Amino acid sequence: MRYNDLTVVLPTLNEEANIGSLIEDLEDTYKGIRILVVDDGSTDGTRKVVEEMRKMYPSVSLLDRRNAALGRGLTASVIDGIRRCRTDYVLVMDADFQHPYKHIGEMYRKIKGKFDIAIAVRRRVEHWPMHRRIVSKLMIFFGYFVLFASGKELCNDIFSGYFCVRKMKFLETYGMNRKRFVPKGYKVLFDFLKCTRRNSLRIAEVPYTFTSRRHGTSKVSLSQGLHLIRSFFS
Ligand SMILES: Nc1nc2c(ncn2[C@@H]2O[C@H](COP(=O)(O)OP(=O)(O)OP(=O)(O)O)[C@@H](O)[C@H]2O)c(=O)[nH]1
Ligand SMILES: [Mg+2]
Repeated sequence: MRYNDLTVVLPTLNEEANIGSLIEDLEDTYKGIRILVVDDGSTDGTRKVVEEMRKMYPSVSLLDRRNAALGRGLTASVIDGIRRCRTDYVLVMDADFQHPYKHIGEMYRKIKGKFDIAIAVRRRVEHWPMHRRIVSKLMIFFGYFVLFASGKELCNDIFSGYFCVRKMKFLETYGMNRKRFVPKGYKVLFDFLKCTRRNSLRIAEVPYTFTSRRHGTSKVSLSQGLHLIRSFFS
């Protein structure tokens, strides 16, 4: 199978130790796939590693967002990445190996079938401390309530950062609801769902286990929690 009409968008912030091996793994596993790394001003060697990989793999590109109009942020990076893609299908995933790439084939097959979006849903989360599990459950509860009460689309992992979507579907929804997306937030899927009427999307779900990042450190901080709360009300 070839993956010529699929771009993997990889947002990065200081992922020097992960990004090279992830690109190699994706290129080895999914023939014809395109990869777009969207970097937000990493201060380590992330962009340098990507430039090296580009010499080996011409299907890899780098979007350097140091002067981006939307400003820094994970959601802003994903939006800019999807806008930049030239393929019909886009897959968004983290660059730290927490989203196992072995599920891409299944997500791609679903989206090529009758679905608008294939969402990887966390069935199990490994190595999270208790306080993070509690905060996450609370946020999921409120997020789910917001979507349910306003008649918006629902799925089994409303905060997933691992999904494959028809590019036009995403961009149309974003285009009509720009102000409702929180650029500095971490939950672009949630922003997308809250702009989508219930039962208007054909959603496929692919279960997976969320593991620890392979190298480097998490960028999650209190401010992402605040952005998420903003996202509930925007
Ligand atoms: N472009 C861009 N990428 C970011 C930003 N913040 C985080 N990332 C990337 O987004 C992905 C997810 O970030 P993480 O810090 O791993 O957050 P997380 O996976 O939700 O949290 P952990 O479970 O603690 O790892 C990684 O590939 C990061 O490098 C940002 O502001 N801009
Ligand atoms: Mg992570």
